[in-house]
Amino acid sequence: MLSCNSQGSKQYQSDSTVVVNDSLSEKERFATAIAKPLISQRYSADPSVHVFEGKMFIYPSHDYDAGIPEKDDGSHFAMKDYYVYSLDSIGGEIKDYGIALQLKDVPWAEKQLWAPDAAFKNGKYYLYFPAKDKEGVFRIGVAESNHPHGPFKAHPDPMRYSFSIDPAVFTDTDGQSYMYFGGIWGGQLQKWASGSFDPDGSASDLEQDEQPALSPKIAKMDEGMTEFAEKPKDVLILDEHGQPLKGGDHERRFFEAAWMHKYQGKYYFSYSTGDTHLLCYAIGDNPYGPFTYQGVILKPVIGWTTHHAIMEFKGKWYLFYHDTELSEGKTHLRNVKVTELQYTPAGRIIPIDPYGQTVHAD
Ligand code: FUB
Repeated sequence: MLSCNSQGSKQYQSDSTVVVNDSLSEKERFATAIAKPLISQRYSADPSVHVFEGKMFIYPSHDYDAGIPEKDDGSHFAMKDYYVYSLDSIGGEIKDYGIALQLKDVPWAEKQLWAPDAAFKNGKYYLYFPAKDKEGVFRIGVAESNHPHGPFKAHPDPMRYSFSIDPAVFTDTDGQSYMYFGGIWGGQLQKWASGSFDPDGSASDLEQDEQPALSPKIAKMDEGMTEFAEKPKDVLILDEHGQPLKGGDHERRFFEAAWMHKYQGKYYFSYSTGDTHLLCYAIGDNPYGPFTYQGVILKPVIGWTTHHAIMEFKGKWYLFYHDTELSEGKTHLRNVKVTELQYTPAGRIIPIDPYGQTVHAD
């Protein structure tokens, strides 16, 4: 994650080209936002959403201002707890369950509780979360509860073989669960290129332009849902010629924020492109992929990061995402939003413009 504030002067060239209208201020762009913040009592970001007990449960990061100056490694995202929320219906009232887990109750973790996810199996709810350990290395932890809203009790150690950030747990229709994870730059994925952590490894993927891009990871979950059943494997994202996307392809390569959903029998792997601020997706025939790049889901939001969850509720599909409307554009103080997601009859996702002021070029 790198700081790079205003997107107003940038043009994003991709298959769904976005030309940001430079003449509008951030305030004017927020005024045309297609959705309002869902949670206004505190900042919230990185939504993961699942239907449990007939409701949509939202598991976001809890942003706050720790007074840490903005840095390329994302240390200003210094979150120290998680709150859980639910919605009975889209447009309904948000229910706030209070604190679900705090950093001080996670024995192995030192700082930066980043994007979490949750799962349900065998009568228990599991919260998965990344944090930096005492050596400054991102790992993924797990915490358990009898309720979807917690409170969650953290395991004393991070998950074996876990590293980097942004866990997303997908349970397939046959009941098998998988975790997708990883994030480059501040998320440290590039420091694991050799298979073990290299503290002196590159701070980004910028030396990778002509090579295959760094891959997000997948691991099957064991029956108990608290460990991997296998060592993590690469998730390959291919271009239209069947070749792996290259590191220099910043408009399409994986950066962070993995999510998986299944639509009409196909596996949709979606993610953020980070420094080009797009949410996009790739389709495959099984949870491991390979996945072939398809296009953009969400054009850039105001704020540096972009992160999401896609889920079905009562026959409609929704995209949960975040921007920075509540803080009037502060990168590290974000708020969750939701909008409907639509597909063409061929199963392509129709790209969404979060403000309705961008111009779609041919
Ligand atoms: O919230 C901290 C980090 O920012 C998340 O882990 C990333 O996905 C990005 O949204």
